[in-house]
Amino acid sequence: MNIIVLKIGGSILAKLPESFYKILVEIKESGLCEPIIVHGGGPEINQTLKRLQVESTFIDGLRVTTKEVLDVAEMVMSGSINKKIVTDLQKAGAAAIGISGVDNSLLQTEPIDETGKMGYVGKVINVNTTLVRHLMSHGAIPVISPIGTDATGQHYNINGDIAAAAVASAINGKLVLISDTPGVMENINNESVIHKNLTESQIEALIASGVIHGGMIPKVRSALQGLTEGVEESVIINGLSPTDLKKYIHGEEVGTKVIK
Ligand code: X2W
Repeated sequence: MNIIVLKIGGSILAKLPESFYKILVEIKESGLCEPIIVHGGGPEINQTLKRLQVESTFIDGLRVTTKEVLDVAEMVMSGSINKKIVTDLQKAGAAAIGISGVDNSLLQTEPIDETGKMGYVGKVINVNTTLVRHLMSHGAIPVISPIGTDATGQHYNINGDIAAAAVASAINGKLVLISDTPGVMENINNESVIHKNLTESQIEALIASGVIHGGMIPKVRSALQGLTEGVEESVIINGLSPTDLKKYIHGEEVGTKVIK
């Protein structure tokens, strides 16, 4: 079976049209592929931290996670965001089941940084795919929140793109990063053009020149990382134009494909 792991970040989540979920359910029901969703929630965590007047800082795009920040990240992502996606999928007619990386030790985690400067930020050292496979075999779409656990039961905050790449690798699926742009864009001769294929060296050059910036950096890096770890294919596509997802599943060239 053709498994696709869709990463939906917090900033695109609020903008996704209802038709996105409808198309996803249609694709699943057609038997063309089995979707798994891994989500983020950065902007929503920011809002809740602000409300609670808890400071948080980022190093290289990752949130330094104190015990207090971890509690908020887990509450927001494994709670409200996870259940919102489950509800939206159910409204579109799917059986969706929300879990976090803690459930059944799905995302087995270690601190990403041994010096302790990142706090409870995790890297995925192993993925237990048993539960996810079980849910799919019962016709459900698994919706995964990127909180992981270590052998002692300590929980960790994991970047959503990193978690999605780890799940896609473990399950030998395709990694589909949902973006709010048609792919990696560049302005050439006053015209916005899309990079249909990008290799690692092209990506590094585009990051160095500032063409790839902000939230697109972790996306392209995770797409590359996934490819080195067993992901069949990594692609960045536009969630605001849900027919792009349909076209991609039908083998058409859409978005930006990241190649080795
Ligand atoms: C992220 C998890 C959420 C995430 C955070 O705390 O913001 C780390 O940085 P997006 O919406 O996909 O950016 N975790 C360690 O990745 O959300």
